[in-house]
Amino acid sequence: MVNTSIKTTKSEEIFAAAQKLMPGGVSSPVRAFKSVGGQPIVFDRVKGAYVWDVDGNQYIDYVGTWGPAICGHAHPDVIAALKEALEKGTSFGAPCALENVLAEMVIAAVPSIEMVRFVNSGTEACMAVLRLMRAFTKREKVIKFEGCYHGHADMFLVKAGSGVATLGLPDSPGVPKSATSSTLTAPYNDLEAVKELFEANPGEIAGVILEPVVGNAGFITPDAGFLEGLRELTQEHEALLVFDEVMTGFRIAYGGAQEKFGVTPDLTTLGKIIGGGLPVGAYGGRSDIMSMVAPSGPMYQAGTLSGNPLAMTAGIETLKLLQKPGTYEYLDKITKQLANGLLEIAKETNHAACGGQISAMFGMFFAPGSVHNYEDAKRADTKKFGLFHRGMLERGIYLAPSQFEAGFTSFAHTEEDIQKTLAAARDVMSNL
Ligand code: HOZ
Repeated sequence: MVNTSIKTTKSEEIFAAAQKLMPGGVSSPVRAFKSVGGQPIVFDRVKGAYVWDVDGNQYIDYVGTWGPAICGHAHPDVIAALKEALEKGTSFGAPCALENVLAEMVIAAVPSIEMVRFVNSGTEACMAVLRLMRAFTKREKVIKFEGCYHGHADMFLVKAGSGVATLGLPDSPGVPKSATSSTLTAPYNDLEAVKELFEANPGEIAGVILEPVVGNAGFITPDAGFLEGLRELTQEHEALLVFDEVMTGFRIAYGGAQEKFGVTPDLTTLGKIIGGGLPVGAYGGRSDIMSMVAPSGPMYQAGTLSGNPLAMTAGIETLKLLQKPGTYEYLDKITKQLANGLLEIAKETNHAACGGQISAMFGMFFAPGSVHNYEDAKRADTKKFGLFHRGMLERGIYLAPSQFEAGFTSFAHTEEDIQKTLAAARDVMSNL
């Protein structure tokens, strides 16, 4: 299937060439539109709430480079600071004062973080935090939740979300059994299942890692008491609680899900927004645990480009912008209009749908009732989502090309953008 109502000739040419050069024509699987059908559009430039493809078509963007672009793409303050930083060099491989600035901002914002280590991606942050959980507790087993995605490291490719869910791959060839034999899984929002795992593995579980609000199996919120229950269970079993806030950090509140829900984990992973659109990740938490990390302690983890001045600069400027009064109120207002509007339109046009939003993160499943975990999410009508996605794209709205990914807004989105999006959704859903 090719786009029908917009001209995408150049995109098609470039993507055809890309498929001979790179696996699937992409540098990351979800970009390939495999689950929604049709071909991906090839981007030429991005600015504010908009992206332009190589054929000159403009779209309102709700992917935001998969999360980082909460200030809108290429914000002038971020670009200006980056230009200045660029003149001083792209990478130092040595201590840089900007690391202190971003570290102080992160520590001041995120309740659990007393010390932080910068890395280059969310995957790296989660790999390192798992090693740290094991080093600190001297235990090997870890509990993760079905549909949660913590990057593509071997140990986490078990019932994972994101591209793994999108492509229907339960796990991946190439991952040795030994790498995942200590990864235990439970359904999200199921405290009883977690309790049973702790009881069946006494003194062996290093901790529990989760997306406190799931964004990689679609948008799924924690039931009342779930996060609090995990906090109690982990304390009771002397295990660590880790929030993977790569998506939710600085997005659903300045201090992330832990600020929003008032539950403080022992360790936290971050990425996306704290790099302002440049490659970054971070993990942090209690100083007694973080002191285990080399060279303070024996747990080894390193990186040539970690803490590089460009990523630090973009992160600092992004967080400064987010500190402006009214930012999160505005993000909540427009995202609520969008999420509620989509659900109302679905109802009026007789499509079973459910979903919601927290601040600048949202989602909608073509499924009846409500979604509390990955099993529920899998009942969503992905074929219908594919048609919806294509219809929206043809009307200038760029959504994540998978039912199993959350959507993101930015403070560059205007109420007019939201109304245009809803008008397009009404048109598409009326004809589905
Ligand atoms: N965590 C992001 C989406 N779930 C990454 C995007 C990607 O896999 O390319």
